[in-house]
Amino acid sequence: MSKTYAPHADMAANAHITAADYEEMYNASIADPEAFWGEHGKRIDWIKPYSRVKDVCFDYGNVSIKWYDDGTLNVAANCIDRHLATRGDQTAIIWEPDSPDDDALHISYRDLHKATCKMANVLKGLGVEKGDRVVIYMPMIPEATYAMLACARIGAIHSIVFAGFSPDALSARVNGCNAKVVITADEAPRGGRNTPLKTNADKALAKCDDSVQALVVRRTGADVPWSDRDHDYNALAAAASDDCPPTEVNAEDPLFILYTSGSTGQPKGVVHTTGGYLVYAAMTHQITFDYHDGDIYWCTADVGWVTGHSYIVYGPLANGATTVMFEGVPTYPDASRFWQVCEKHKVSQFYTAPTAIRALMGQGDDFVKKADLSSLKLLGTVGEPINPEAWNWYNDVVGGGRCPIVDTWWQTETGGHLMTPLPGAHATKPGAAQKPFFGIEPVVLDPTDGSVIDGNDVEGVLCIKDSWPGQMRTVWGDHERFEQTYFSDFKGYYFTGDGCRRDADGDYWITGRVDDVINVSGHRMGTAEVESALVAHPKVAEAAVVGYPHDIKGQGIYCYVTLMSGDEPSEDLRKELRTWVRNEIGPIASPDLIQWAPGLPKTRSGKIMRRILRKIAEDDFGALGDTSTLADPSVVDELIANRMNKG
Ligand code: 6R9
Repeated sequence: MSKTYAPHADMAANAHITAADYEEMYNASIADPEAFWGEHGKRIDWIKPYSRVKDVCFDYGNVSIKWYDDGTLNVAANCIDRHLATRGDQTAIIWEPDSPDDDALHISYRDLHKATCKMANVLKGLGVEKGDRVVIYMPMIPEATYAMLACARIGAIHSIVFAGFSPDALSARVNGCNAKVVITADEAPRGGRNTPLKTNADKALAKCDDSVQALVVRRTGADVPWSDRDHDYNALAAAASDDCPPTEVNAEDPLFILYTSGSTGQPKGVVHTTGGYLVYAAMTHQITFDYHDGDIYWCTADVGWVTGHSYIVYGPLANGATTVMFEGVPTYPDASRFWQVCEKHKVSQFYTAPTAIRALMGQGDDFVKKADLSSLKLLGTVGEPINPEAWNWYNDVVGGGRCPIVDTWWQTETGGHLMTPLPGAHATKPGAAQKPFFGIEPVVLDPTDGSVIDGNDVEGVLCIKDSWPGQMRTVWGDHERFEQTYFSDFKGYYFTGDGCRRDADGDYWITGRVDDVINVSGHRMGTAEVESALVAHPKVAEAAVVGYPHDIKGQGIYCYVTLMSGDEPSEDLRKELRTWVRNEIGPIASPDLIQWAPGLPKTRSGKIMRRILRKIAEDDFGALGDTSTLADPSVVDELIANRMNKG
């Protein structure tokens, strides 16, 4: 039995959801989803109310997911305009810059309205219309949020590309969705260093159609190269009207595309639509974090990831919350930065990733203890399984034993939290995502035959039985791939790609990906993406990439590389390959370890046996399993003998 932490009495007394509420509402949500979601759809404002709630088919070959599909609305009006009468002067966004020496900004809902309207009018001026795609490649500055909301306001579809991605990754995404405009900035300050975003965008746009325009926000004012396709945002915004009526869109019109890694080389464009997504983001934000008026809520993610979409921007703003947006990193100028920001802005709910918690834990308690964290009421984690040691440190040192921890399991595809303990309802268990959110019916399946595993104290692959409003609808431009990826292996269910355990109490523990997706510092990466970057190098004949346990990052990137005959391994080449992959994909894909492999373990049909490579990388030689089907079993001994030291 693992230790549990009961809900704190004062939290439970005021919580939106108590233990009794949870049972009753969860049962109702499963028994009659139409009635449940019909009611909760009213959390947001509709221009034309829906009469239909749910229209879903999970049958492979005919997958179709629609929610509230005869309703119309506008997301920006929900996140801004509807709050103006009651909270126009309330701070919507607290922006904390990279350097603590620079001033924070407090942006009220009224300011947010003006800025978003201006950005929307600038986009219109560039010819952006409803349904057009706009790529956002931006630092964590308020203009990134204005850009998202401006797209939503005019019915354009945004696709954010994390500013740490390389020019090649950016051009692939711009071309993948045929974007009309790329919004970027001169430079992105982070951790005291400036990334030349505009220069990266130029390199990317050189590989895109000449008609793609760039809208450039001045962040640092640095001199940047300029061409005919470039437009100066600050000049255009100064001249633009701050009034732009919201465009009416259908609940099932796309709100955004977000590219994410899968088990094949090409990232997929996850499509989220308007009505259901907003209902789900708003509801989970309010309930999971037990958000109340007056709370200051901070999610440390980047808007380049889904967590930033749902839990920095759309969920909090739909709820009229005050949301903190942070440009910097946890360790600059030193490892107390997060805690100083919590103290400075009196943060009540703090939401971050296990990788950050582990890194800060390694710096010692003093960095935490010198800040006054008495404003904190709740802590959250997301992105990967959290090990109990990090959970306990977060609980004891950061939360002072007073703050419940919500370990939220979800995915880019799910739009919002699918499993998490609720702070006023559940006794938490370190490391468990624990309870399904309302309307979510998890099923544990046997990976070998797809049969349902009933009962408790069981383990298998995790699927979801029926749809929820925040679910992705398709892969941009490739519905077949959507069905193939999520609905073909286990018929009739949404397949999550994760493994899980249901413990003796019926609580869920996520055990990690069961496909070739690894999770490095909470960032999702397909091993195939790193492999294709490596084999694109002229000296690399073959490459196989696996994850291995890494103390801080959760998983590190371990690469087995076979060189072209005639090319010799060297330390210089190792460095060169590392830089090569960073340039191809971005710094987050930097290989941690590169092992020269004269041969890779393959079956007679030529399939690389990653299972074996994974075990070698994990240092688990005793558990290699059956190697008899290998074409040449001796390569395994050679790989073991030359395994990289993790240091
Ligand atoms: C939101 C987000 C999704 C994958 C997911 C799982 C892992 C996320 C987790 C977790 C254990 C948690 N994951 N949250 N594993 N406990 N609380 O991270 O989306 O980038 O698409 O990653 O991350 O493996 O399948 P995304």
